[in-house]
Amino acid sequence: MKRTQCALIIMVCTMGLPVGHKIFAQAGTPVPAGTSERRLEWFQHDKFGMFIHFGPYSVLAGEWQGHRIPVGNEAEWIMQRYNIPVKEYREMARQFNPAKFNADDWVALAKAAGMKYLVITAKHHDGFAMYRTNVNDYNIVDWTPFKRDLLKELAAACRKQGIRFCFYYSQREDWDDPDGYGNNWDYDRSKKNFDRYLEMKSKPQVRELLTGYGPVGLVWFDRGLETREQAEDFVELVHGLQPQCLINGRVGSYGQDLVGDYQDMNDRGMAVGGIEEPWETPQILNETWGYSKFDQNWKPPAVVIHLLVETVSKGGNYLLNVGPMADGTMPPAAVATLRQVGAWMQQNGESIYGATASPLPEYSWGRTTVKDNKVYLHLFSWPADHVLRVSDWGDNPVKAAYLLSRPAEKLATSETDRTLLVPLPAQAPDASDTVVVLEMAAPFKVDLPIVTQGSDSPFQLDYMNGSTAGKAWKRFNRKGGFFISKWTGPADSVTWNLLVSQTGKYRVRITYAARAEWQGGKYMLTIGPQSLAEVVEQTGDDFDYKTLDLGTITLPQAGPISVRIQPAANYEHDLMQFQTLELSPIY
Ligand code: JFZ
Repeated sequence: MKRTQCALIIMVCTMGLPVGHKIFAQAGTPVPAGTSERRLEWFQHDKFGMFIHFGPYSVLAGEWQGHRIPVGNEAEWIMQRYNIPVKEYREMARQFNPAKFNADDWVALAKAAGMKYLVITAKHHDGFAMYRTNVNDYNIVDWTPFKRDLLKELAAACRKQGIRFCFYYSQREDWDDPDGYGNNWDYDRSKKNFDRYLEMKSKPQVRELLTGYGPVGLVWFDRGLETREQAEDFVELVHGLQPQCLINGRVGSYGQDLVGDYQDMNDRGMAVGGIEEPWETPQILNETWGYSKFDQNWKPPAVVIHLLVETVSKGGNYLLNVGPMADGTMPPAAVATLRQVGAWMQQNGESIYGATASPLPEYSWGRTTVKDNKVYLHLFSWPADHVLRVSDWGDNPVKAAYLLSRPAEKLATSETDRTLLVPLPAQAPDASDTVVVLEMAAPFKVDLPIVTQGSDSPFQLDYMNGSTAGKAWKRFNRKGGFFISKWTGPADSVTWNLLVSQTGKYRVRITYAARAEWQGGKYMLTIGPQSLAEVVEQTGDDFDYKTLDLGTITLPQAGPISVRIQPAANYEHDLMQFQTLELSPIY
């Protein structure tokens, strides 16, 4: 499709844009109450939480009538995996009696690990409530000899010890309820009334949890819902009862754009490159969320520390799961690891809490986090010659350098060929992760990555090699993968810095998704001194990506040019869900 090129608008890309975590609001400007940004403030500071999967499946501990859940599979799915009839599972649940449960001990362990929030399964897929619900008697108080409201005790212990109380709720999947999703071995799927399930169990229980257990930091929904409207009903329900309560991304279906306050990675997932939307990765200490007596694949403390640091270095939160045993105590191996992680956090928490995504690349020796005017270098491995090399350092003068554990002993840094050199002691003080602090003389800035091309290959421009500005965000979605959106006006943009080797004609193709209501949105595509005025075409629903041919342009000379995409006007909606822009040489 040939497009006439519009009047040339010269756009100059400012090199060395400060790149890093999106700042919701400049320091000092109050963030309005009742907004995601305000709700997210504690979440984006605290970074590290404890996930707890506990229920009748903990009694089975990965085994049912001689059948064993293979290690690497989820023990809390045992009812579904072996199609255990509701009647038999309920009978088993009668014996659930965590007599050694002590809420203060669980919360103290989370605290000792350096965790700041705690998410407990209030109702998992098996439909059993870990609190005193009025919806039915299938709950830990009315159904078992335990007779105590475990969530009530846990919420009180959290408040007492300064840990934020949160709960997990499986709002769609329910293998006990005839109208819940997922049990097609006891119930005829064609006869299910899912709306009834939502109105008679799911929403009433969420309401009970948000009115009977004090302030809730976040509700961790799971496995989405069928429609955006259903998800928005839950958001309205939660924020109507507790406006400051966060909602995770799994309230909505995975194929829809985010409805909650922050995005979840896939389980155990890790962002590739930095994501600018608030996000969290739920991870496990071994291979299962619910306890399994067969799964002893416990992660060593160093692995947990590295995952935590990597997550924070990319702007995310790390929600780490423990599956208590049926008696209410934590597996000793999990306790040992968490206590060692806590010892590291005691010494190095400054480099985690309140830190933001680092604009520096991933290094072979470790990762980096950033907070205020400090850059924290996390050394997972120690250089043999005791000299740390930080490449791609750019023009960033260092005011002071020292080990976080030895602030009085200053390190004399130097720079050569855009690489910062930091002399180190002969031995690593902490074999897992020794943190070097760099106090910067000015706000840290990093040049845009240079996108180069092979002799005859196209430029592939995406979220990894571009830099956003304004409200444009690098985001993730289970269906859509990594993409850019949240842009609604000319101040929101994505820019790439190209080094052209191949002069001549190029075919321009853009890949994006756009809902019907976004059709007609105008945007500017600026390539060097040339600017194309383009119009968004609908492609279907969220993340129904299409590649559109925008015609051809000529790059008359070799050398650096910048490319930018930005809305051409202000809109009440997103411009598009952008995936890639390709400039292909035409011969
Ligand atoms: C869900 C649950 O089914 C599981 O039992 C556990 O509670 C976990 C935290 O969440 O499992 C998932 C959900 C999403 C993904 C994988 C497992 N995912 O996005 O890859």
